Amino acid sequence: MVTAGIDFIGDIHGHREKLEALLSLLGYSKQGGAYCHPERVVLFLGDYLDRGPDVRGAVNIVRAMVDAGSATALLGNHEFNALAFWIKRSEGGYLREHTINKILIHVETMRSYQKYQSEFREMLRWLYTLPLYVETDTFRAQHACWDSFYMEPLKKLGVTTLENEDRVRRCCDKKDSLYWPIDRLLKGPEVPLPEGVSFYDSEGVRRVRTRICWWKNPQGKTISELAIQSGVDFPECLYPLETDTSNYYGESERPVFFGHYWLAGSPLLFRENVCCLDYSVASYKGNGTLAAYRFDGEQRLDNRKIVYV
Ligand SMILES: [Mn+2]
Repeated sequence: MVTAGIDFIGDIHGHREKLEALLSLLGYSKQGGAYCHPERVVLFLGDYLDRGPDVRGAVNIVRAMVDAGSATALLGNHEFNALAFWIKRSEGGYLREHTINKILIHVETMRSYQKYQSEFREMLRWLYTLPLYVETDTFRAQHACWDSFYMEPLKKLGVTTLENEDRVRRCCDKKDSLYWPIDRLLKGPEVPLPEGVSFYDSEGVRRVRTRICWWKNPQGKTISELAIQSGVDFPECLYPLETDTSNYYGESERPVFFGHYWLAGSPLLFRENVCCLDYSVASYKGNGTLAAYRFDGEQRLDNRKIVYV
């Protein structure tokens, strides 16, 4: 893959219309069923499934581009969850429990594939082939978090995809060496909130932990300063130092691109080397956007290269 001329695109979540609008805006056009650009390729940052009105349509655009060589599609936590949702445990039940909350998250995907059930099973098999991350001399990209401590074992073991059912089982077992590296890569670090503090996320699920910024030095910072949960204001409280976040992403590292964080407002860089492109296209408030960064190899990113619809 070329290391310049890459358009990174954030979480799509079944919003096929926005995806097509963004691709057109970026100068991609349909050739032989797949969106292509004469000089550029797309790197999708994961989360194609769930929430939006046309999951199957969005997935098929992404797949066609991957097949045509005009895109790379990373695996997101929603793709991981979809696999775990359908894999049975040997002792009964499924790897991802079929609780009301988890069924509701997956329901738009099932609705979209209701009349295409063999295609759905085939799509699930495709998810095993999606890369978990891309690292080149000029950038890194993954769905949620780059943590070099957890990337080391993955690289050593040559784990680049979920590969098969057995590997997903391992990733769901907290005692397995793959559990934390994959959890960190696809979901990022979270810390417990102090006793008595909780919030409801956009899907109505009560949370007692918060996602935190992994590109900030946590030393001496409070949870309020490190938390990254759109629309939630935490009371000032001390940072729980027993949590492992010492491996934050430094300012001199190569640019890193990711999605996952369900941000609000106009897309902006977090830092010259930190670019999150998930601007909540599937927000129930209807004000989310689908965002892209037009990367040409520069080591200091520029807000003017962000495009969104
Ligand atoms: Mn997402």
